Amino acid sequence: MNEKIILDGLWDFSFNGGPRMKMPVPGCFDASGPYRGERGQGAYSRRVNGSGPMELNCDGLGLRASFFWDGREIGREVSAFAPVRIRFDAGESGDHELKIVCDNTIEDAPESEFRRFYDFYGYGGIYRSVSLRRLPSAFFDSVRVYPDPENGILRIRMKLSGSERETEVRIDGTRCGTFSGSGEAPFRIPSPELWSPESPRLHSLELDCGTDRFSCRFGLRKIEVSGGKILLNGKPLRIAGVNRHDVFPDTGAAVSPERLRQDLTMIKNAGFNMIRGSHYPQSQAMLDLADELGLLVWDEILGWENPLESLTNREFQRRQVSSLTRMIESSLHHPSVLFWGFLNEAATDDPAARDCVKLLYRTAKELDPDRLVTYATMHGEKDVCLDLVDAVCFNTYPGWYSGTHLFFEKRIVTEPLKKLISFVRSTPAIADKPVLISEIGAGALVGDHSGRRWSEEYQSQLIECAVSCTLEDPECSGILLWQFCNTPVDDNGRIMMRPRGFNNKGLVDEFRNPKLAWNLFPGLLKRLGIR
Ligand code: ADA
Repeated sequence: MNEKIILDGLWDFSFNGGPRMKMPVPGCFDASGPYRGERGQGAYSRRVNGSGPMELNCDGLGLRASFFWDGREIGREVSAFAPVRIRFDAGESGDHELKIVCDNTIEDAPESEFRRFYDFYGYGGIYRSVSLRRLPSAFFDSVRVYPDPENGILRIRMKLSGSERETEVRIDGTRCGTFSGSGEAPFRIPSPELWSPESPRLHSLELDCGTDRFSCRFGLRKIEVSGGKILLNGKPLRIAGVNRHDVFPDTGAAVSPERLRQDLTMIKNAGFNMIRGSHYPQSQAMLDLADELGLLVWDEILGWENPLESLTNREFQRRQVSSLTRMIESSLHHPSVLFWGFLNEAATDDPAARDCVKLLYRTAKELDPDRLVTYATMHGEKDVCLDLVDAVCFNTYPGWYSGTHLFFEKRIVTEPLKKLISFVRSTPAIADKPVLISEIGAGALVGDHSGRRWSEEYQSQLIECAVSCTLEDPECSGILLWQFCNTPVDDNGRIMMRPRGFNNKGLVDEFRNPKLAWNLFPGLLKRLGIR
């Protein structure tokens, strides 16, 4: 049987050909220690036992990597955070060397998915778990599950590689039938129960073809759009959530399971029902937890303010399609995912961006017709691609980047928000789409209680006002606050607006100590009827 070997632990490491040392995997070599803040090539290596056809999996690394087996290149990855799967011939049985060279230099070119100007640090390293498995004579090449909650059915689409075999299908431990070879078939779920944020009931699926096994959890919930609203299991959904970067200052983009659980539990206990995984694909560990805790997720591919020269660049488009395909294929079964997203704050104010939006939208819908597909715009009324996606999502910073006053004033936030919402309702091409504020926030420096901009008080007043204004408006589907925690940034010219080298708009600081604004929750959401 296909045994998966987890390769997490201490690997040999050398930075830019320098001295050998030990380095943890998962981990970021530039987050702390001797190479903190350095850019270059980090070579991770270790001995592994293997032979014949094998598959290497890693749930995300950065900023790009080359993979070697006994010195022979077996694969390359150019997209940070995207799930990696490499199939290769491991040769004779015995001890071999596996080497992964992670390069964190910034390829500042139009085709690059990580650019120097991004407002978050681009770490180098193996962010997430690495595993290897021997491929048997027949194995599950891909498995996609499409639950049908209305009829209590699970449609399975699978591709079996190698010899033709019969697969046994078990749901919640009960044998539900068999599947011959590759293709698509429906299976009745023995005792179907709905998944929702209030009651996150999960079902399990196991496939066994004699030589290979596959298992995952899935959930039954229906997502629809009707009359400008998002319906979850037939009821209008009001979203109250946070944007979250998957980062800690000491370990960078490699977040331990304990810390991940701590973050998601904090968010759930504060009464929020959604997390936007800004701005890259979320780990399987994160989505598993969101499934269990009942948190909805906006899962998006890597991107940040990408200009038109990227959106019209064939190689950029190819990389984005590949990242999107891999994100959806590996995370399709998670009931927590509500939105697939792309192109955060890109140049969608230009008609020449439409082809790229169409391409990404079509790619997502072909793989998954059941989820909502969208992007977050910073262009407000000037955006010209909003008709192409399922929901209109605005990133907007009234009271911070626009209309700023030294002290907080409500109308500076409420007037622009109301204007955006009524713009959607009065624009025929998008009038029937749900509207969401996908980012809003203000920077707050811990300990500043002056009441002026940058103080904890100013942030708290702005957040309270934005949350009340959007959730009290029946035309608005909800709000995602920018952002859960402070996040490290690089020195890229924006540093004068990023005191201490952090984007300080966290409702909690980088170590998750609450700022004043965090104390608004869950009381504020309860008052507004969000459960
Ligand atoms: C944008 C962007 C975020 C962050 C934010 C800010 O909306 O999407 O990643 O940079 O602005 O803090 O300015």
